[in-house]
Amino acid sequence: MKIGILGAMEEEITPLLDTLGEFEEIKYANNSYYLAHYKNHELILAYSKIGKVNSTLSTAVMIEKFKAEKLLFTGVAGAFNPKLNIGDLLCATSLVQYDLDITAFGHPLGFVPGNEIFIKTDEKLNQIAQKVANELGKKLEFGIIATGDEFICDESKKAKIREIFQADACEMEGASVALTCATLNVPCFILRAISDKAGEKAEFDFDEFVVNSAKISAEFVLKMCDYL
Ligand code: 4EH
Repeated sequence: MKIGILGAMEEEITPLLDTLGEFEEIKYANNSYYLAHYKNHELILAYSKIGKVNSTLSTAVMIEKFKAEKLLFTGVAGAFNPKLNIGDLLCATSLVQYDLDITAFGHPLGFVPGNEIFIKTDEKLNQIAQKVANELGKKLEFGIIATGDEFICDESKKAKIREIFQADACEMEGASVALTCATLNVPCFILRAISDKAGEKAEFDFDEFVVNSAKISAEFVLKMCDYL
């Protein structure tokens, strides 16, 4: 099967390229896409660069140009839910663009006509993730991710987004990846390991833990491929 594995930052994808060892680099649309073999699968790997626009573009390229049949996102996130600690894995069951705002016209935050507020990921992939977690003896949480084009490091912003959407974590790419996949009918899986808690001084925790948390998530998505 052709499986797309996408991250946003280099740190989120290099652990996989290091593990795979051999790959072909294809430059396209001002980015690099890496083709590799894993078990019986053809993998397409890339880091999109940060934010919703970049992640939308890379997702569309993986599907339309490289014919990815499933899309697995791996990366890190800021925790909103106090039960999530640094290094913990969170699988998004649904995601929302918290910064999509036409509330001036009476619409709820995160809503635009023609779309739903919450974008669901693929249930079968999420079930496989639970199975992988059981077999590895790892804890895997499921929940809501809020996506927007801002690094959240502010207690009041964090509280507001959590309150409105009951979000468990925040990041900057997931909802746009999930929306692109849903629109193009490709099953989508979004996994994040916690790198910080999105509050005061979160940027320091992020810098300290991004590499390790990114590896935890990357290892898990590669293991998922064993079950696809
Ligand atoms: O891709 C961006 C990265 C931060 S910006 C979103 N990623 C990490 C997830 C994330 C996140 N997003 C919003 C982890 N913690 C988050 C948070 N808020 N608190 C970045 C980081 N380092 C260098 C350049 N840009």
